[in-house]
Amino acid sequence: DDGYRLWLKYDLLPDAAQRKAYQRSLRFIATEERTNPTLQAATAELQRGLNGLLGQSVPVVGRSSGKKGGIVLRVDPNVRIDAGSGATAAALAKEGYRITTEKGNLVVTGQRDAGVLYGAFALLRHLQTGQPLAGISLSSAPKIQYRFLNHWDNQNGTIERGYAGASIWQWYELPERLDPRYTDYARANASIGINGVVLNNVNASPRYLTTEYLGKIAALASVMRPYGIRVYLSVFWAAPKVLGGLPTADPLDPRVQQWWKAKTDEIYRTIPDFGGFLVKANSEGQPGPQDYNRTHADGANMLAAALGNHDGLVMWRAFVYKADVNNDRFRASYDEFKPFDGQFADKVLVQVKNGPLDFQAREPFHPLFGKMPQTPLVLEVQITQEYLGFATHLVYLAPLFKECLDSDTYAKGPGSTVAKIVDGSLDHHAISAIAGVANIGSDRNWTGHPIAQANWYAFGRLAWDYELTSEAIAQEWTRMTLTAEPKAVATITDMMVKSRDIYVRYTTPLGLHHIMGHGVHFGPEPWLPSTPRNRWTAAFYHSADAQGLGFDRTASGSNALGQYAPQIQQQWGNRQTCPLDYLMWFQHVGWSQPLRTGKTLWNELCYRYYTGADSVLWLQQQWQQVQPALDPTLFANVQARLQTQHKEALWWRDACVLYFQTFARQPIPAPFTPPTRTLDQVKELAEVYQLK
Ligand code: BDP
Repeated sequence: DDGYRLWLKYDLLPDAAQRKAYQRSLRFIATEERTNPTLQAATAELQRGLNGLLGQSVPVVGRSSGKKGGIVLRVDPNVRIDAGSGATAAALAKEGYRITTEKGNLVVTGQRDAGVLYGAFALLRHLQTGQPLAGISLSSAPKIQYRFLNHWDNQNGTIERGYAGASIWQWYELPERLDPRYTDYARANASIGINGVVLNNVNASPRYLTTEYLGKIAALASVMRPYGIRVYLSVFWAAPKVLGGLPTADPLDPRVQQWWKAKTDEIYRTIPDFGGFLVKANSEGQPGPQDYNRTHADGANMLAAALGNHDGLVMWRAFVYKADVNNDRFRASYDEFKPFDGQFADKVLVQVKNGPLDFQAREPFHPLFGKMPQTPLVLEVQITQEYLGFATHLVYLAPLFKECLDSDTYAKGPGSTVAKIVDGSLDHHAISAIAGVANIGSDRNWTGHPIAQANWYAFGRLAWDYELTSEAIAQEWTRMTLTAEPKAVATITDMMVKSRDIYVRYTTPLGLHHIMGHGVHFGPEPWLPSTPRNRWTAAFYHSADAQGLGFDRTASGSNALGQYAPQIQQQWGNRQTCPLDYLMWFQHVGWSQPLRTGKTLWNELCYRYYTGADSVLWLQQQWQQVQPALDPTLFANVQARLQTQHKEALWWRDACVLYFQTFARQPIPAPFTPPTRTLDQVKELAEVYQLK
């Protein structure tokens, strides 16, 4: 198994009795709308799936006309689909589906064709996970309206922070050649409900807006369209200068406005269902409206005006910070964006990372959630494992995504979770969106690490329904992708669910952050004293000194904590009540101070580094146990990566305990044995990995 088929494997179901039972209900597929491309996609998927799972080919007929024992696909604008009562309910219901039994047939209904397609995938999932068909009655609608993958793919084929090969977009072959992989990509996304893809990196090349490239993008859009997926572009702010020959990109300059209007009209002539723009402006060297003394709101609203009556959106990223100021970078995005709440035009959403800093292995939720009630906020999470071990560490990310979604902001009292802000329900927004930075590339198995496929899968499933549990999603994915053997499913699910905490323990326990290798973001480099961007140093973020460890973000420090609701300030601002997982994010704690665990800070830190690294051995043992239930190639692939992971976990452990020991001046506590290498030797390893 080379992993190419992802969770859409459709291998023959091993249980013959179950196959027989399914076969009785799945003898044909009836659809009256055989020319509808989306229903054609649904039909083809069902045929492919049933063929594989049941080992029989299933014919397609026009009408069921009295026949029983088949599947009926039906678009019915009046079918009742419960999508809550919020301002987006009607839009969400349009993507929902119902699966019921009527007159001896399984009927898959949606108000729109996309709903039927999602229903078809849900039915296949039902079979893949071995659930009974008798009396089936399923109804589901997404909780969030726009569910995006953000590709950080560059036009030359590289991917920013991609660890699974090159970009899957073959720009030089487009528009003439459509790689069949595009269709498989669209199938995979549709199967988990993703309905929008931003094709290119937020550090955008202006080239995508050329007429030549729009033709290529239109070709990709034509592959995505039947699967309910719209394409979007990241735009380079200074495009009117670079492409349009204008002397300025000032959003208030009429020539600039006219250029964007004309360009947007051209885009919609070429791609009638184009989704809109994602913008990274005045961030990490990218140009933006501030270059002309204009604001983020000026810029975003100008693009919204250019969209005019076209059905499109502007996603304006809040990921900004000034490298040259001496402020705590944690604060930057909130300080810059909060004042603009209420000033953004209707079609504008502000896209906010899950945490205030930058996709660390564990971050508190971003303080903008709950503090911009008049602006729909897109939650941006990272599926690609930039700070989570690239493609050599097994880290299942659903617990990370959920931790953010489930966080209580207290914006309107207890229960004001990030999820309720993102889905628009708390502040009654008519629009809602979530984005995941994609982890896929041209590797045959799409994601490099075979288990990283589960992160793509989990993102989509949670974007559809954030109430699903991490366990349920892991179980479902494992059954569809790896094995149906119950004990193996349980073992793998357990490994997955614990994996993120394990990773945090041996890299950044107790709320440590930003101590990874500079630039590449790989391996440990806590000793990094300074870089050209002076507030990017590990030493700044961990603030280790002879007294203790951790960044004081309470009122006595940077007071970033003041950006949160009073309830949170109270809890996290107090050393006794601050969750240990966030401790070093907010408190500078003495090395010998006892923590709630009963251990001193130094001992607890060592305990976490050592047990974290040891847990990778546990992962290896668990994986060994499931070998008989797995495909040998796939087994060996993960087994080898777990070996690398252990090596790298020890690297992290030794680097961090040896380095922090130079401040704490205390021995490695029993029963742990001190590292056999010196700090200098570990630092050399960093050189080998070209961390400098
Ligand atoms: C950081 C990445 C950088 C991205 C940036 C972003 O290191 O490559 O361009 O985020 O989100 O995490 O814009």
